[in-house]
Amino acid sequence: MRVIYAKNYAEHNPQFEYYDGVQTPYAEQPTRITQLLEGCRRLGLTPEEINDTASSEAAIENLHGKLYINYLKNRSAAIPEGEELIPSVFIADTYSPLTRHTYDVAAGSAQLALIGADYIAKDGSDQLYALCRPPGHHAEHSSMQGYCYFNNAALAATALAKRGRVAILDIDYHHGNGTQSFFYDRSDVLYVSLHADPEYTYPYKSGFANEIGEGAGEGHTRNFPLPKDTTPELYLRTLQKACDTVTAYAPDYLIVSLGFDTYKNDPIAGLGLDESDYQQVGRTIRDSLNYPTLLIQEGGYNVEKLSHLVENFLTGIRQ
Ligand code: OKP
Ligand code: ZN
Repeated sequence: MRVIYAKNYAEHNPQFEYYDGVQTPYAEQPTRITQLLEGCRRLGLTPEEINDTASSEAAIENLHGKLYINYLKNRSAAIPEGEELIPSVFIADTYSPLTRHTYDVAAGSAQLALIGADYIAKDGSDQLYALCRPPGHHAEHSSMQGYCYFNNAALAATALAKRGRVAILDIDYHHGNGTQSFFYDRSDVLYVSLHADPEYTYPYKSGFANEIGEGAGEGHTRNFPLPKDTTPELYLRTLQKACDTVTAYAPDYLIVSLGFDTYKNDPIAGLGLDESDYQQVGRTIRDSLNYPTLLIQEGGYNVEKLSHLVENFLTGIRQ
């Protein structure tokens, strides 16, 4: 398995987010990647550093709105070093602050997803893990939200869809409203998500079981909302169902939107999974879905545990 990360990942470093006006520490911290890298290295993997924030621009322009991209780029660059702001426009909540380097770091994160898509499309390549930060699955066509600016998984899926059928399996704790929105009316990209029920958690507006796609995309979106009291048994049984949905679609490529915020002691989320359960999560995916696979990092905020969570997951999914 190839592992890649961006040289500039730590340069987007907001301090705060706002929950109904109350300031709280920003959960999506650079140390998340530091810890994930450590977990990979403990497994004997050698993460490759990528220093490229410009090559993703054309693909980003092809997916996101021009006015949104320009705003993000110009507004970021105008912020003094060390300061941050919650923009008033092109934003859907108060969880996506801008800093001077936000655009560059988000573009670098997107580039990892694109390198990953390119790699798994090649004959004989197996799995690539893109240590994306910031995450992407909440970002929509013209809005940032939920720590996300550009939709990394959707960028990779768009690239891969030119060469074959693509399935996205999203196992972050939160529903990937952005990713779903890009492919809702398309049949060439399947979006399957397993997440905490939006009835009681973020992003509230989407991820319900009755959202199955529309027009040509009908039947090509599947949502598996889970209750608050989810046990590892229920989680793994539902994951198997989600995997069976992917198998029935018979994709050429698999993208996994990978979140570790399902860990029971995640500071902002948590869905009952213990450290050791991640090996079974990985194993279930590997045993059911033997396709060229791109792992894209989304959430997961327990920085003390992340290195162990990733180690267990990769042990399970590795070929
Ligand atoms: C991003 B990803 C907590 C409110 C929720 C935003 C969550 C964004 C999650 N008080 N904060 O899907 O992990
Ligand atoms: Zn999440």
